[in-house]
Amino acid sequence: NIIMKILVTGGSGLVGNAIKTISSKYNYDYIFLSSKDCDLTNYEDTYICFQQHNPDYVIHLAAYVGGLYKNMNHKVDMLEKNVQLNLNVLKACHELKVKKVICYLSTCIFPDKITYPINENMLHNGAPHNSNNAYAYAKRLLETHCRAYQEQYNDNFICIIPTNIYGPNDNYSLTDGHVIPALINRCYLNKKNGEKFTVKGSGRPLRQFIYSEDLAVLTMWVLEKYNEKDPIILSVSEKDEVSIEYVARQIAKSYDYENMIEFDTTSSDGQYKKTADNSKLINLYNEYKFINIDEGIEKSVEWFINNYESCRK
Ligand code: NAP
Ligand code: GFB
Repeated sequence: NIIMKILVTGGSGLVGNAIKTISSKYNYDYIFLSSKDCDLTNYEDTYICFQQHNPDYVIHLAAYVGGLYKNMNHKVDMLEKNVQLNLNVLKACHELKVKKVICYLSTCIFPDKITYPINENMLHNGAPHNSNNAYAYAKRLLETHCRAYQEQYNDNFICIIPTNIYGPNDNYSLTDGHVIPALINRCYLNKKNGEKFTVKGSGRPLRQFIYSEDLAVLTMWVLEKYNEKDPIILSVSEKDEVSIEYVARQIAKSYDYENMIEFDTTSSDGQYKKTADNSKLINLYNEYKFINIDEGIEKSVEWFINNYESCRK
């Protein structure tokens, strides 16, 4: 019997590596692309690369990604690079008749002024939070673009909406990284230099964090079992929502450095919360057990320390 081929864009990133880690459990041929294989902001390169591999399925992870502060300071790149690479990938997938394409949105692109918990139908019901509106509109355009291909050509291009993701192989940059990887790197350095462990903002904002390998398993479930056209939120439950302070303290505990924590309230908190409703997922895939945040942070800190020299920071 034929083995189907999955092409993963953004295969060298946080989620791409998580899919690589679980890939042996699923019987497919995989191609994991990084920007060295082809620059997806260039259509010709993208078409040639996709034509050469001729995949049955595409898991489209590639994006110009960053935490709150990268989003606030690099809005032009966030908009231009993401619009360019998303447009190129969908166009190439259509031209090459890819059977199913999974695209990634984010719970941070939902409207800022909204009722909670947020569900999949609220995506376009208002402006996103200003801190990352450039990225948010690029991602909302991706969702609109997928639906256009569904309506005009009946293409099976769908979107999933992950909440904040963390885990091994993240981008640990102190300035551009998301909160968990940035604080894992920061606490390591602060402890090494005997400095206070400085957490940006008040620590009050609330987030739902999903471990990258949980998202990888759910991505394969969406590929094989989710056959609807509408987006689906992939997140831990509302009850698993934690404060930034909680996460910072857990990270400090992993380094046995909790007594040195301090909060720099001159830095922006960003969105206070973006509580997502995962009931659509739970109704369809109800026995899924997510990795607990404390365990996930432990594993992420351990991976960072063991891969300090080679990791992205
Ligand atoms: P990541 O770790 O930053 O990895 C980004 C990937 O995209 C890398 O493999 C990178 O390749 C590739 N890439 C970037 N620009 C490219 C270009 N011009 N051409 C080709 N490849 C390019 O991202 P992630 O955290 O895994 O995120 C995966 C997806 O989930 C993204 O669509 C993101 O928007 C979404 N998401 C992420 C989060 C989160 O908290 N991380 C939350 C919600 C949604 P190189 O390694 O060569 O740079
Ligand atoms: O992961 P993060 O940057 O993204 O989290 P968002 C920001 C929250 O963590 C804010 C606090 O409340 C920050 O005050 N924080 C504390 C820190 N210390 C740090 C630090 O050293 N670095 C960072 N980054 N935060 C993002 C969106 O929003 O959500 C992106 O801007 C992306 O587009 C991501 O989609 C999933 O959750 O605030």
